Amino acid sequence: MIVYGASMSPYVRKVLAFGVEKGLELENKPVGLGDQDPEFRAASPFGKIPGFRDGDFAISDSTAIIMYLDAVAPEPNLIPTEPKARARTFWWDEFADTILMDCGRKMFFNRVVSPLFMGKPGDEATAMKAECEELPRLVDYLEPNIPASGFLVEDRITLADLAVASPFANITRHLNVAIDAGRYPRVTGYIQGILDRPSFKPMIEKETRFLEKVRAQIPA
Ligand SMILES: N[C@@H](CCC(=O)N[C@@H](CS)C(=O)NCC(=O)O)C(=O)O
Repeated sequence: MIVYGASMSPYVRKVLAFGVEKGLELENKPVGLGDQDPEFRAASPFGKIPGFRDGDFAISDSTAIIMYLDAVAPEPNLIPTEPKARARTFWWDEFADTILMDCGRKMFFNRVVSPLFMGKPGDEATAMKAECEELPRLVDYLEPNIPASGFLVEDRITLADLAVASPFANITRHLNVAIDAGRYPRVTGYIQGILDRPSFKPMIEKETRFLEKVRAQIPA
């Protein structure tokens, strides 16, 4: 099974982490944005990452891919079956994919993607507004909603945690945006706990090394 797309994308990272937690062998082809590789374009007709292929079956969208993987390999269970827990899991997945990503994208695009990969200065005012106005509202929402167990649903690792933690790798690790541990002890402990899992840690370390290399090549 092939996952197309660089893991620097929180959506790609979520799918790859889901695969590791499931014990699945997923091959990653780290195509970049706008890649014209015909196999990738057949899997992702609008060119968004991740795309996915399993033999002659191809699909895109991180949650659609995860639905497929979950049906192919139901155990270990990462998507609760109890109705309320199941609905909450998809709420968190949606929160991460849309609300959190909407904020994270403004920072990551303008501070990393545009200047480092497109050769154009980013819009720092937009990034700063997202960091100072949007992000605090999201972290305020998260803090009281993180259970003492350190997992969002059913006190165990689920898709909810993989989805919500993934964009924070870009925000807190690749952009070095600090979240105040005094004010947000649950959020900071939660992010660290999930991102330090074997399903995320080696991937994020590799991304960090890659970004360091790219940054070193850009004149100050
Ligand atoms: N809903 C999609 C979103 C995928 C997405 O927007 N990926 C971004 C990268 S983080 C992308 O491909 N952007 C390029 C574009 O929109 O053309 C998913 O969950 O996979």
